[in-house]
Amino acid sequence: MESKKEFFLECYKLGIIKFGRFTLKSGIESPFYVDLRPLASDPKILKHLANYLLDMLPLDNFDLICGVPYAALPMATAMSLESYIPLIIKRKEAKDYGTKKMIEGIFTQGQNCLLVEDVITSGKSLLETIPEIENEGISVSDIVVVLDRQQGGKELLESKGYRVHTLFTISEVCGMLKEEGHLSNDEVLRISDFLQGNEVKFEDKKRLSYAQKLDVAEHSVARRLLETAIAKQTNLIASADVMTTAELLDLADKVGPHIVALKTHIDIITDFDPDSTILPLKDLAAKHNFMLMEDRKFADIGNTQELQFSYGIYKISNWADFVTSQVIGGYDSLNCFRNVGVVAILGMSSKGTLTDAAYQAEALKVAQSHPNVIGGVSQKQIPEELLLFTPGVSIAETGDGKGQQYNTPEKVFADLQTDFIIVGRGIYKADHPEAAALNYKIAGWNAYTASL
Ligand code: S5P
Repeated sequence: MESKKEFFLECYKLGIIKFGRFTLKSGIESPFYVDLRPLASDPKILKHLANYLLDMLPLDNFDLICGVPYAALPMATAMSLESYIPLIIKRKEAKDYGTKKMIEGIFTQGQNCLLVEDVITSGKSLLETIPEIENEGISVSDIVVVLDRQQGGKELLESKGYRVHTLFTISEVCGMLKEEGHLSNDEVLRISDFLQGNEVKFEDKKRLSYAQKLDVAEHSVARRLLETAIAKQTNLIASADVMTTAELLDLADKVGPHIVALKTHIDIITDFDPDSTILPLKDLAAKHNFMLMEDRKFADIGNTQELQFSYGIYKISNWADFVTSQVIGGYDSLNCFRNVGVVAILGMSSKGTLTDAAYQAEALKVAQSHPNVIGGVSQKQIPEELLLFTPGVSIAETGDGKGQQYNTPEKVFADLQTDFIIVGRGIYKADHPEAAALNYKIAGWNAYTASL
């Protein structure tokens, strides 16, 4: 067999340890994250692993082998195959029908069982597992562990009289990775700090300023938005969810000086007319230097979207600077939005939205790869090369009784590093929309500068 170090580096290639900033189940921030499950997907590695583990052990002591579910199950199986020591299986929960057994397989009372675990941290989960085996009349004297995170688990179990054999410790692993140039000195220091129980200080990565985003932005609409934000010192998009042309134009004129864009739902205007609605709206956009964002949330196949975008009575392509679109129709469905920017709907602000984590991850891939997309609507942070638009913003931070969920401007800049806040009723329903827009403009700009 290769050396232990060579073996570890083979394992490492499978992505079993990641370094960075991770929040553990306990809420503690850790500079590394371990998941050994990928090892079972490489038969050669799994077989070698079984032999490395067996080599450390007084095999004559054991009548049985048992893995702690789930990660250690394949490891224990492989060890059983290599050593001919019989395997038993511990259930995660007792069956709620039939025998209610916790342990499956053939065993007799008084046999001694080797327990196999992938990672040991505090040792508490092993301490809960062992009695479930001992209750069946099987004794446990030894535990073999692939990786010791060195956070007191080994010592805890040893203090209860168990022998703990560990193949790798996290310090040993860091040493090997440093030698191979996979870890910097700083990272090694941070990890050793963490292992000594010190709270780890992560350097807070600063968000990019609008000027920095402008340096790298390629899409002309993204550039104009950023330039306007800088020039007018505002990141506010007012959502004009009003129902008549007169209200729309009145609102646009009042809030225009304070906004970077006006967001419309043009299909809720009851007296829409291209000449009397759109032409004066475009004049106001020019007068106050704001952009027009049509929140159509397209959600169809490319051909239908193309028709909805350019035809019908609204002819959105004639006047909107950018539009929102679901990405549910897939990458190609966004091809029709040439000459405008697309803001992809990645996650929605309403309670019970179906945009779950898996959907958002896939939607994000489409948004990141499509050249027409300038950003996304999301209630989560998104990669900084996309502009983030956050609706559901209110200084009052209460719901609307219809499922809308609100956050304050401070919160969305601090937590999500958003770029633009979208405010609807907080402005157009206010007694003085102009004053309300100015308030949101100031709150949004202060929250942005505070987040830099
Ligand atoms: O997830 C979303 C996406 C959007 S674009 N949640 C939202 O609320 N919106 C829109 O933002 C919504 O259609 C409305 O036009 C605006 C929020 O309005 P408010 O009155 O709740 O501030």
